[in-house]
Amino acid sequence: MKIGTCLATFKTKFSAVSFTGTDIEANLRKISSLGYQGVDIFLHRISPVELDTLLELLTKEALEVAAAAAIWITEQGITLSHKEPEKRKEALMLLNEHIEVAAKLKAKFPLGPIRGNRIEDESYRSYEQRLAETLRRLIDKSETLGVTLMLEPVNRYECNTLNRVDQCIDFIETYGLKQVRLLVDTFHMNIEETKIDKAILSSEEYLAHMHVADSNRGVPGFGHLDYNAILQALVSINYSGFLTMESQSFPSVEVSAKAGIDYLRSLLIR
Ligand code: LER
Ligand code: MN
Repeated sequence: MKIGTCLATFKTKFSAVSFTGTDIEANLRKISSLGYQGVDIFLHRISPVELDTLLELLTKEALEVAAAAAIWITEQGITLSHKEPEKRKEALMLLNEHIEVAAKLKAKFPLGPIRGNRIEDESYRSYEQRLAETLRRLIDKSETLGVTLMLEPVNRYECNTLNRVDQCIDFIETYGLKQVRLLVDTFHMNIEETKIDKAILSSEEYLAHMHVADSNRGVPGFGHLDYNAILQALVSINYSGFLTMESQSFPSVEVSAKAGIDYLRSLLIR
């Protein structure tokens, strides 16, 4: 397993990204110097020139991009299941553009809150049908470019649908979206799953990426989650992908970024 952290290329409202701000070069140098092997990047609407520069910096720091999130789209209320067809069309257009960026970064593409909420009093079925219809169009593009789409179970306080691993797998299989994989996040699982390690085992067939944080969304080791059990479950399903720290930085970015990687490493070498 490889260890990553989160970097945003703009000032995002999302608090669980440790490295933010416009000095991308300094942030990547810092991340690499701490021993991280890669990043999840939370991108703004990046230009081809900016993308080339980013690719150069990533190569220079020998950092992989595990996932490239289009959070700037979500922050504008544009979602894949918006009730207005025009808004869904806009989401598709923007996401197709973003999938091209993810392809150049050799990154996977997370579908967290960007999938949108079920409208109050609307049946799950009508929400899922709308989401599945948009996803099928996104799959066409992503398959052409070899980009892995990943559904992320997110806790009920952030998304009112698809909160658990089993619900996401049911959705994928019911609507024949088997190209879609899973990104599971320990912070959300701590709120929604009965047993985190059991949920990880049940995700085996679809698991493509992991977000790791502790119960208080600090870095692993700062809360009460059983990381021995979590890592044991991942080892038992031969997971060899990234463990990306998507966590809030306290007491500081430097202290938590170092503590988190040292903690995970200490468990992984056992
Ligand atoms: C949101 O809480 C989250 O976990 C992110 O990974 C969203 O994409
Ligand atoms: Mn996450």
